[in-house]
Amino acid sequence: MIVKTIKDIEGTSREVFAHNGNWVSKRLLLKEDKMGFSLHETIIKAGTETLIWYKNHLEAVYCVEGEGEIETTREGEIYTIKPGTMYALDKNDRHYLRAFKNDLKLLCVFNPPLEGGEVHDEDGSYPIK
Ligand code: 9YT
Repeated sequence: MIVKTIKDIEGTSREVFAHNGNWVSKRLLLKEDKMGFSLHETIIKAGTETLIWYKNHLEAVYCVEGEGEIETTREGEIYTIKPGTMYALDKNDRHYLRAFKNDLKLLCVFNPPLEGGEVHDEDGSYPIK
């Protein structure tokens, strides 16, 4: 049994900050936990836009707080994100992620699991400002 709180993650290597300050992610479960997926709580800072492309991972995201949108770069489709919204990048979809007036609090699951060494550009999320 694995039991953790978000406070257990804070200040450890599992708390990862974007270079550009757009997001901070707390990685509750990683590959080494042997669950077959990783589980993250990610805060996307209000007023930011981030270009993300997870080429090697499938990701599902559930919004707990805040409002924003995603825009796919291929089709230009825009989807509103608010508490209760889930989106799944089932085609490794390259997209912009935007947070509006308040921080977005997102729960994210990755298959295959992140190993924990992936930070910033290496994890497929490319800052554009
Ligand atoms: C919203 C989103 O894609 N979050 C992913 C997790 C975060 N970028 C991380 O842990 O690296």
